Order: sequence, then C-alpha cells, then structure tokens
Amino acid sequence: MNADVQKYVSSIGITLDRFIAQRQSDFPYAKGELSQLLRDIGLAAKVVNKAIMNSGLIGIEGPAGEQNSSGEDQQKLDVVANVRFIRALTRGGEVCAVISEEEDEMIDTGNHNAKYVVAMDPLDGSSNIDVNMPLGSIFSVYRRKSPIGTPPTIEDVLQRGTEQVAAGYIIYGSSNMLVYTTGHGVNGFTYDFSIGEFILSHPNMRSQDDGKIFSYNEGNLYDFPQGIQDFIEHCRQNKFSARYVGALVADVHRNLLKGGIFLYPATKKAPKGKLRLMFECNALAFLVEQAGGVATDGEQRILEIVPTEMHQRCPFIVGSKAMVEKVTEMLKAHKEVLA
Ligand code: AHM
Ligand code: MG
Repeated sequence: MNADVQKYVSSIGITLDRFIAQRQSDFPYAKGELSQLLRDIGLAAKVVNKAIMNSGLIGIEGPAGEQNSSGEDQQKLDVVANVRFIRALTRGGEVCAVISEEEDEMIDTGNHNAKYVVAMDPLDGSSNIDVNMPLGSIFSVYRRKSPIGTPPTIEDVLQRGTEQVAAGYIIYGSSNMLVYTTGHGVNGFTYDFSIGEFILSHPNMRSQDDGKIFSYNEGNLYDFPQGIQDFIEHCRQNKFSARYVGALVADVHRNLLKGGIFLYPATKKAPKGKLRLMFECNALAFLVEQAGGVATDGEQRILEIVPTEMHQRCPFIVGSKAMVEKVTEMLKAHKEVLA
C-alpha cells in the first residue's frame, strides 16, 4: 500500500465502548447492564466536557447562587454537570438510585428494575472552574441490596467501598481522560475530539511503589496532626517535589502516573477531613488500590470504612505504597508518644 495511504488507514485503537463490550466477559453473571452504565457515564462525560470547554462563551461561569448540602457555594458548572450525569444515568436505565455531592437526598431514578446504584461527585475541583485549571468527575458503582423491582433504599447507597463493582474518574485537563476499574486492573482512555471517542491510551495503569511528589494544601500545615507534619518535613528534607492542583482528580492522576502521595488530613477547621467518603474517596481508593497503591484515613483502609451518612467526610491519604506506609508509621509513632 502507498505509504501516504498507509498513514491514514492505521488503527485508531480501541474505543471505550468496544473495550467495555470486550471486557463484559469479566462478569459471568452480568448481562450487559454494567457495560451500558459505563457507556452512559462516558456519554455524560463528553457532554460535560463540552460545557466546560464553552463555559466562558455561553455564560455558565461563576456561582449559581445556591449552596449544596455541605454548605458550599455551587458553581453554575457544578449544577450543569450534576444534571447531565443524573440525566444520562436515569435515561440509560441501568441505575435505580444516584447520590451526588450536589444533592441533599438520594435520587430515585424510577428505574426500579435496575440492578445498580451510583455515587458521584459530578464536578470535582470547583475552585478551578473559572481559571482554566483541571477539573474532574468521580463515580462509584454498587450493586443494590434491596430486591429488584422495588424502590431503592438508603441501604442501597450506603455501602462500604469494598462493595464497589466499578469506579472511575474523568479528568478534564490538558487532555481529557476517563480512567476506570471494575476490579480487574485500571485502564485509561484519552478523548479524541476529532472523532468524539475515548480511545484506550493507558492500558493496565500501575502505581509506582514509591514516589517523590507530595501534594497537600500548604496553608493547612500547622493544623495537621503532628505525624503528618513530620512526614511533610521528611519530604522536604529529601527534596521531594511539592505539587498541588486543588482538584483531587488531577492530583491523584498525576501521582498515579508519576509516583507520589496526596494528603487531605483532618484539620482544626475540618476535624473529620474535607473530602467526601462516598463521592470522592471510595472511588479513588478503589482505583489506586487496583493499580497497586494504598488509600487510608491514617488509621484504616478507606474501602473498609462503614458509611453512616451520604455526605460523610474522612481524612484521605492516597498514593504510592511506600509513601503511604511511611506517613502511617509516623502517625502511629506520634500516637504512641502521646499514649
Ligand atoms: P469540591 O468537590 O467542592 O470541588 O471540593 C473538593 C476539592 C478537591 O478536588 C481538592 O483536592 C480539595 O477540594 C481542595 O481543597 P482546598 O482548597 O481546601 O485545598
Ligand atoms: Mg469534589
């Protein structure tokens, strides 16, 4: 074949939809519902991405004038992303309930024959919205507990992270990626704008066992537990690189690719931590563990925390195994000194 023609007929790679369909055999009990659900999330991600890209042009920058149930000011794009994901999941038909960082209560989608529930942060990193910095979306999928055919209950959505059947994030950055796991490794897909598809670009993502990047909000340092302050001093003395985007998805994504640790510990202002167990921490903990990393609240594995309420917060330490183990040791050593 002519060399010029050859360039234009080489494979575009595996699209997200095709990859999901191929992986359906990982779930012998599944009949394609989870695959459809993941495709619905992929579709919503494209629509949200379009809104983000055009936000300055179509008047959806800035605050929406409302607060979410955590008392935080919602941005217009938070609301847009929330509506887009809930609509895609409702119309897709595979989800009976959704809980969202932007909603006070569980949403009953009306699909009472559906097997799955979704917990999500539709747009993570809201403070980055108006300044062209990275943003994310985060999701967790659980199998419902209540019988199929009945309305969903709160027990369906308040499950431990170990019960997740799938989780993932979308990063809207210098390029857009969708990264997900169904408990069989982690795969990343980069969005090709020209054809409107996510294409497999990062197969079988692995967390490096150790790293040299540490990510935390410096302004909170003196409010952190002493063990965390000791760890940060250790990072500085070893001349590690400090990197903090202010959007959890971006910080975790970078550390997953390059090796590092992200910390949002308890502070005096937020004694239970800032980040939300159900909407943010569980999904990222599942992904990072699947890639060989570790996620803890400083005392226990994030995935084993028993949730008691939808909007529950927890301290979050996540990343390369050796780094998370080091900070955990330092926290423990300090507690032993106090005891
Ligand atoms: P959000 O879901 O309202 O955007 O808040 C979560 C974000 C995380 O993405 C980020 O890691 C953290 O809040 C930053 O918080 P801070 O500004 O306190 O450092
Ligand atoms: Mg968030």
